[in-house]
Amino acid sequence: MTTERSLVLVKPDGFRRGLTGEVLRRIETKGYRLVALNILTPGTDLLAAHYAEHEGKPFYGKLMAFMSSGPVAAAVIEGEQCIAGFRSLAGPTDPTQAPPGSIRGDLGRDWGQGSVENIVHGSDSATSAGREIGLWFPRL
Ligand code: DAT
Ligand code: MG
Repeated sequence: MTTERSLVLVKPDGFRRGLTGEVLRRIETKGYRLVALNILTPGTDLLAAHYAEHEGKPFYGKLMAFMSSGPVAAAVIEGEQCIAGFRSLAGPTDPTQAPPGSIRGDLGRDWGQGSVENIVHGSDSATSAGREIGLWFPRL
C-alpha cells in the first residue's frame, strides 16, 4: 500500500477570497479523501515551526506576516501518492509562472505586496507531511 496523508493549507489569500471550497473541490474531484479540516489564524509559534526550513532567508519576514494575516483552512488529505499528486494540482511556487489548470496558476497572482501569495500549501515529502500534520493536527 502507498496510501499517504498530506497537509494542505488554504492560505490567507485563498481563504479571504472565498476560494476554500474551490480548493477542496479540486482535491475531492481528484479522488483524495478529506480526513480533517480546521479554520484558524495561525500564531507565530506554529508558523515558525511549520516554516523552520526557511528561517533566515530574505523572504522569511514577509512570509510570516502574510501567513499570519488572517484565517487559513488547514486540511489533512489522504490517498495513494497524494503528496506528489497535490503538489501537481497546486503547481509551482510562483503564481505568475504556474500554468493554467493548476490551483496556483488558475487562482493565484502577484498582488504587488512583496510576498508570494500562492493560495495553497502542500507537504513536499512523507517526512514533511508527518511533521506538519503533527503541528497542525496534534490530536490526529
Ligand atoms: P512551496 O510552497 O511551493 O513548497 P517553498 O516551501 O519553497 O515553496 O516556500 C514556502 C513559501 O515561501 C512559498 O509558498 C512562498 C514563499 N517563498 C518561497 N520562495 C520564495 C522566494 N524566493 N521569494 C519570496 N517568497 C518565497
Ligand atoms: Mg514547501
